[in-house]
Amino acid sequence: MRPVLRDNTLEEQFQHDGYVIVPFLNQEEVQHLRQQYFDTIAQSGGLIQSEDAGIKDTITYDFTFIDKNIDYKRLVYKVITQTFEPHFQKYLANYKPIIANFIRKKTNNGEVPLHQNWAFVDETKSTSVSIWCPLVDSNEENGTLQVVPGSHKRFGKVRGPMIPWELENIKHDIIEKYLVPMNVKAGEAVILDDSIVHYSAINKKEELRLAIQLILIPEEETSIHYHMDLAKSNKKVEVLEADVNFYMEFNPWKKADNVQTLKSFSYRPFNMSITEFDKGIYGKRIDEVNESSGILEKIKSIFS
Ligand SMILES: O=C(O)CCC(=O)C(=O)O
Ligand SMILES: [Fe+2]
Repeated sequence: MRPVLRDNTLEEQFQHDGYVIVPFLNQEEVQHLRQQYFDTIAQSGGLIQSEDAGIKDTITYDFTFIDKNIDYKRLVYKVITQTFEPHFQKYLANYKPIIANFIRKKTNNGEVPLHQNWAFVDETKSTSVSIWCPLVDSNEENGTLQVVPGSHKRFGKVRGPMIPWELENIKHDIIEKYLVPMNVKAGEAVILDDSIVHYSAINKKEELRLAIQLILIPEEETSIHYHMDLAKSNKKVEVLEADVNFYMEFNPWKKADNVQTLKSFSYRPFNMSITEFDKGIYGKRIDEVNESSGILEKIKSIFS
């Protein structure tokens, strides 16, 4: 399996639980990024609303990726990647950034529904990660990130904004029983496998809860985006070629024009039961099959 982290102990912990907590930014950098957030926010174009997206659920979260001003998104990407670069280079085994977000939670606001991040690579072969770094101390009171340890690489193999999610019907049970809140100081970071099941509640504090998410993929990978055109079929997934620019100009609820479809495959969405979910945690991983077929390939090559 391609390694994610340079340090062996951290790598082991990451592969086991699906995340690690590490010291990341120093206090000057935390201050700098907070300042940059407030200095540039006037350039935000406002967020895509559910009416614009044509969806019925209200969008409760505030992430840069749904900002309407592409120039503002580009600026945020530049500001975040510049400060993050030396730190992610130190921890990650040759990764490159693909999306950068400020995540803002005002008082009594900002719930991020239970989800797994989209797939950005073929996860049976490699791993994409998010570096989640709060710019204020974060805990349950202000709506910190909460994860289901051991849920990575097990569920939702085909994920994208338009693809029905197999855990949708059991999300309330998962929120009640399986989450572990990340208690992290400003500048510490959670490095998480994008396939881990996670959630965050509203901010019950006066102070703004500001955090950053930087999504990264292995340097040698081309990023992919799974798209389903529900108007046409709910059984066919298109694999679109994606890059930093794709996500800049991208509206999650619309199919981007001018992008290349690499291939398509049939996929039948389904609903998982809570019993199956419970059994799956720390269970067989989606990349395990691959490893054994890899061995088979090797044996075959010896005898051919
Ligand atoms: O900031 C939050 O509360 C949620 C973050 C999240 O979903 C992510 O970084 O993938
Ligand atoms: Fe997320």
